[in-house]
Amino acid sequence: MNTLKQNYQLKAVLFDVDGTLADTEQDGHRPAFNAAFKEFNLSWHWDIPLYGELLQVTGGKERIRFYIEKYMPKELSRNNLDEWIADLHKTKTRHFKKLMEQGGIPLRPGVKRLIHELRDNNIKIAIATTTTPENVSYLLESTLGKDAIDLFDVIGAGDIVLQKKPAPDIYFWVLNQLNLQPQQCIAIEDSENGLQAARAAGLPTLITVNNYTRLQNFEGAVAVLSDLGEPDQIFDPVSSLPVHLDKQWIDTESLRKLVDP
Ligand code: XBP
Ligand code: MG
Repeated sequence: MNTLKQNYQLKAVLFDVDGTLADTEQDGHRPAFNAAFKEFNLSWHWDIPLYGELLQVTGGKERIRFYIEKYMPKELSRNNLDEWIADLHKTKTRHFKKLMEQGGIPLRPGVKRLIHELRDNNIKIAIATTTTPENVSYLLESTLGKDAIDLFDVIGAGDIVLQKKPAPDIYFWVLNQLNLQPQQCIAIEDSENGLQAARAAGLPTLITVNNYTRLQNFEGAVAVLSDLGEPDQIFDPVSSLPVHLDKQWIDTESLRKLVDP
């Protein structure tokens, strides 16, 4: 029996933001939440290990609610809790902006190189993230310059969809905007929640781990790497690679191979 194999050409790369483009969680979002708590005269403090636990819930507003439910249940009786959380979260976004403007959080290895290379090769690039849309601009502007947002063909972020990762909604939304099939694309993610979201949308998914996500379950990923790598700073495979890649940094060619071995 003949097995018909459909060949898919790589047409777009969908990037997650937090933890993938930059290590924003520990030294960006976490201190921004803590600064907002202080401004609201709350004695809450999210230290590094606690924040790791809270990261199981994506979305800042959702994360605050999860924290209240688990650790501060008395707060559940606050009047207009949803509005109060939204205000607290707006304050957090303001602090995140300030931190990004100070420029303390660089892009991860290989990110800038790959973005420019994909554009040069006419491969579309998109963002699919849970974070607030303004945060994407703050990070991109502080790392890639004022007009960096224009490098991206589609930006899917925050509350634009009803359900955040691990639900696939944001990936479906971005695929729809790109007018592409998932098999023509690859997602780049850093977390198990992100992998689940991308896989549920049918996307081949490459994982670059970070300190918060290294030990998570990445079954179903096309590859799991330390980072995207650079010619002078090669990646470490976290698990064995499914295909032979000629170089130990991710470029257009290696993404093509991972999508269609
Ligand atoms: C990112 C998130 C976000 C950020 C905070 O997840 O979960 O909630 O931590 O952003 P992913 P906001 O990388 O999987 O998209 O506070 O703006 O929601
Ligand atoms: Mg992420």
